[in-house]
Amino acid sequence: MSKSKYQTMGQQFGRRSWAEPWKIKMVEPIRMISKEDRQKAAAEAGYNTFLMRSEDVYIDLLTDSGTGAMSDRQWSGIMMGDEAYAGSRNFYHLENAIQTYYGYKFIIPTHQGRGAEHLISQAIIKKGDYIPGNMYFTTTRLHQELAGGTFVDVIIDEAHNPTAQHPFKGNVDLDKLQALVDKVGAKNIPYVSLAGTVNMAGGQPVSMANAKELREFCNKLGIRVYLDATRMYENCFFIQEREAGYQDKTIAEILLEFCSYTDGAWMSAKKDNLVNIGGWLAVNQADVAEKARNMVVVYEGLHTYGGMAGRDMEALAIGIAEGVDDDHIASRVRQVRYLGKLLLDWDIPIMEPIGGHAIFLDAKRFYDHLSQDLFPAQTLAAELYIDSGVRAMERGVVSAGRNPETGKHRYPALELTRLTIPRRVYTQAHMDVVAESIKNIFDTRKQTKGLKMVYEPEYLRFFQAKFEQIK
Ligand code: PM9
Repeated sequence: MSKSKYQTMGQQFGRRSWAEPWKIKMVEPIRMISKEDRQKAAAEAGYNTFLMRSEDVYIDLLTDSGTGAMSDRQWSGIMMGDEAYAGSRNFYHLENAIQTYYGYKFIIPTHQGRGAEHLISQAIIKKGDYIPGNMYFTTTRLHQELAGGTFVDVIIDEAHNPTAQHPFKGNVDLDKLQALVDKVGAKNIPYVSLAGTVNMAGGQPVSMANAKELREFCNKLGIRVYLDATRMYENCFFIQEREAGYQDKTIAEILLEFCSYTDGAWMSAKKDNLVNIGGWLAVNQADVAEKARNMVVVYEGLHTYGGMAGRDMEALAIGIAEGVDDDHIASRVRQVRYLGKLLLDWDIPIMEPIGGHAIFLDAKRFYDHLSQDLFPAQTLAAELYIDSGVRAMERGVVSAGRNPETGKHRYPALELTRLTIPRRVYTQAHMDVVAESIKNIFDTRKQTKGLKMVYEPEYLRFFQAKFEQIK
């Protein structure tokens, strides 16, 4: 494994571009349906992009979760599945890969990330506990709440400001954490929920210095630190790029150091680890591992498969090693930046600095005539689909849900529409088409009147809520 060659290429011709470290071996045809059919599909889906059929979508930027392309090596791994119920050799390959690259001791496989969130939350949160974290994530917070805990946001203020240019907007504010400790006592804080490449903050990283300081702070109080490692590879890229002392280290070296400041991690392997399904929990404490292993057999499957087929564990073990490669990460983040820069050149408001996995359109500034009660980010996702068949996702007031105590909408400072780039799937030409469609709806934005929610499910409402257009 070596550092990305792009960073060391000379500039002798005045311009040196980067390119993906792969070539395409198999293609999946896609098509754009007519505008009339897109309008019909959007209305039938209640203007919720989660309720659309993938067949009706042209370029799918709903999520980077499980939507990446596996490599020829991973597909070969699929053929090497050992489908024994217990003790599959693929589990040991997976265990070895996580121990090698992330450095944790005990590994429990799960069907995907929220399976691992469930296990860790039930294993260590007791009713009445507080869980501080660097911004909420939908499924993570829900599992913390279902286990009896209350999530408290302790991310730095800059994270809530879409134009603040801080290089590590994912950092934990230790003063906010201290204030929580003073208020509720360290014994009621089982762990800090630390996420790399903070999803809801626009894919913003945490610095190594912040992780180290957090560890020292928590050591003094006997509080543990668990990591949402879902997009840690991208976080490590930003550390390599921006933090003094890390320019000559590989992503793999940075990852091991970062994880060493934490007590364990949960993982949605559908992102960084380059598989279509899978997840894992990894911890350093034998007692937590034992509790999680006890529960995994109830909710997921035996502790040597946790809801995954042997073949999926093999593809995952290979994906862990492929995903941490410096050239892969560099090209991934640069593709996201390519799209972001096109939009910035047209003065289209996006969350800045450009993050690791997605471009987040700032719907509050985009539709500055719409209040949050008219769901501007949801509206923007619907308008984009109608314009060009590009599918995005709401990350604003709908995703934030209701406060369980008051029953009122939570109004997050960030009202964003996420254009999430799947790994190794789309080309620069696809990014051009996406940018031009956004420019088109930006130019006609004042005609847009927003949405009204007409159906709201109890949990994680953004997945299944339905809306009607305000005429
Ligand atoms: N993230 C995403 O699209 C999948 C659907 S939720 C909208 O961003 C983090 C940081 C995630 C994440 C999923 C999970 C849950 C945990 N942490 O989807 O259960 O981004 O594998 O992982 C999604 P699973």
